[in-house]
Amino acid sequence: MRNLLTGLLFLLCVQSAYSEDGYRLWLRYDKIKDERLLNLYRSRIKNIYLPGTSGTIAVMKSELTTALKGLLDKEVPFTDKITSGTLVIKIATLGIAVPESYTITSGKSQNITIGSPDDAGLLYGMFHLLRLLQTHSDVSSLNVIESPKIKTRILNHWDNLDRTVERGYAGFSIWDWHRLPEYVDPRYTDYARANASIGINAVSLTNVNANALLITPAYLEKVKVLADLFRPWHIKVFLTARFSAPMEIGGLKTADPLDADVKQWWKNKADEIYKYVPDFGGFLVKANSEGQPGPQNYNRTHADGANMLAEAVGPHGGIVMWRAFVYDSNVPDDRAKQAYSEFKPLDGKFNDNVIVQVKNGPIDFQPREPYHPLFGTMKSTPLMMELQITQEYLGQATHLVFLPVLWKENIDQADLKESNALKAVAGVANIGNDRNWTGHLFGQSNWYGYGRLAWDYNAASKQIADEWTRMTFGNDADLVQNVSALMLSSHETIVNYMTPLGLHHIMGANHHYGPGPWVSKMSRADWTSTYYHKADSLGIGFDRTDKGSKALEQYPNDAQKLWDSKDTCPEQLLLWFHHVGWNHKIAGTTLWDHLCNTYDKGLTNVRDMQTSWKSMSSKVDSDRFKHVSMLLDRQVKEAELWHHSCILYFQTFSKKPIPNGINVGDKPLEYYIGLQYPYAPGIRPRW
Ligand code: BDP
Repeated sequence: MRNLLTGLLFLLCVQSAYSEDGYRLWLRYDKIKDERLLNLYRSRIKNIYLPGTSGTIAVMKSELTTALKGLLDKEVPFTDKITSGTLVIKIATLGIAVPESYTITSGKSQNITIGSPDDAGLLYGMFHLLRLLQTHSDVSSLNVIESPKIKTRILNHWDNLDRTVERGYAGFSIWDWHRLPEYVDPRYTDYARANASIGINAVSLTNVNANALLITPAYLEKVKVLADLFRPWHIKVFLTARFSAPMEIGGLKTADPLDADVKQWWKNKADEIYKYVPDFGGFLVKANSEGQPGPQNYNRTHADGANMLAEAVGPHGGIVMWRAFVYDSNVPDDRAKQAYSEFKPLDGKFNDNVIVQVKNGPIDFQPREPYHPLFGTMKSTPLMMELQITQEYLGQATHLVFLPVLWKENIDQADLKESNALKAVAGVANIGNDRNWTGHLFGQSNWYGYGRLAWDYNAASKQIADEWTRMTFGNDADLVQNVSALMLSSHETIVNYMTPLGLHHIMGANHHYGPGPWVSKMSRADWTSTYYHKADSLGIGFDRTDKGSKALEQYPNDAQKLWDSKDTCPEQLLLWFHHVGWNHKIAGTTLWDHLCNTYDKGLTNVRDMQTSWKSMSSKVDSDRFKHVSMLLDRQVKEAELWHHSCILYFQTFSKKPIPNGINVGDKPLEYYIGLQYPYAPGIRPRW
């Protein structure tokens, strides 16, 4: 008896230890507690009419069964007869002929009807309806019409074949390459479900710093298993191509894109890949960037390289995503200008099935950057924006920051909506094999938010934050309001305590974790912090006007006009574009005081985030509550590090007193300079 009781107790403990570990993401499907709503939904979804036999219909059936069993706490049967209260999901001709679009309607007839011209739209319509139930929405008079604004919505994993993840902070890669193709981790299906639920329809599996082995038969067999598994969820696989692959795995003497043998090699390779994966999406390429091989090794252009690969995949309907993340420390020009200088002259020279992939800002995924000047200038070249979901420069998996706010800022600035500029969109994944997928539970909101924005970049950050909170933590009004408010303010807060007023790239060397404004000696000047903040006895900031690096010239006239003068440039970008004197008048005080005050505001606000979360203790299960609490405690400590060390460091240039009321602790600057993180995760192994 005693043993039995101990056993039961043990089981209970085990269960509670694993019960709320975040694995279920936003697809939790817990029973709806509100009786009125529950009855309403049950009366509207008595059974399901879902004809068809495709793989997508099959996975939809399984998703609906699980979801409705959970949410409605009842088995909802499939039927081949539509009656009152049937959920009808069927192919239909809609007013809009856009692939993947769908409508959801309901009214007096007691039926909810999801219609789409294709299975993909039905899948997305289904997830939309499930979201409405999860967020306790009224479903009695629905008139939803949805179509994606961007055709290809891809996740870029930076995962290596040895399972390390470049800039990954959530454990190792979810791709268990060694045990594939036989061992198929059930997690792959949950990954696909999560992506499909937010409209992500493509993934590139591996690091842009590519390994040629990926496209050898041994790995293509493994890739095939993943592609087969993802297909019903309407997700295409892309692969990263190492430009020197013809030499490394093909035995050729060159990888020159104009060489006939090289061209033929890639054609054969593409044909081979399509045998494994008939709907292979195409290649993603990082070339002549940070030491990666590329066409310039042979005095050819990026267009020559991209077009050669485009010709190989073109006959199969594939595309090439060619990255514009290029800069060279041997080029004396401002790093912020280099991608534009190199790619702008190539406008119009790329084949139709090439999309140039451009980061959202001109440097590198900073907490705040102006938009990348290539958007709006490459009028004859399809472009796609690359966003970083993994928080390389934003506190990694330790800090809570809701990134859609950042992404929308650049999307809106660039006014991409009417241009050629958004043929596709890429998000660098923050996913790893941690039980909760993203390391920090709130990292899930960035994966979610990326998908939702990729589908509709007009969606408001608040709507996305509300939805995610409801689906992740529940529908309590107070909770939704508080958590969503905390998320929406988190970006400005992190900018303020890390890189206020347009400062950038002042993180620790290599790992990019924690403050490092003093970093001044590295193998390349354009990796140091002093290159970017340019603090001296006169002031601080990077002059990019015509008196400085002239980077501003790369922007359209109206942006130039706004940003060119210290008086009209919004303070958020002031030190990005200007070297500003310490005594410059701003916000009713001097630049020095305002810089200190802004750091201080960031610190105050992160403490507010901590307090706000603590006030939610009774509304969130203890496991997840504690997880976030502990990380917020750490975030506050690190915000203090940023605040104290940056103020002390910049004071060595301004030589001015720290404004009254600002506490920078009792440690000298040397203490902060001495802090090291030799084993910070996600570091690039080959620097
Ligand atoms: C930088 C990362 C580096 C990546 C590179 C890229 O530090 O690890 O390889 O971007 O985007 O942000 O290629």
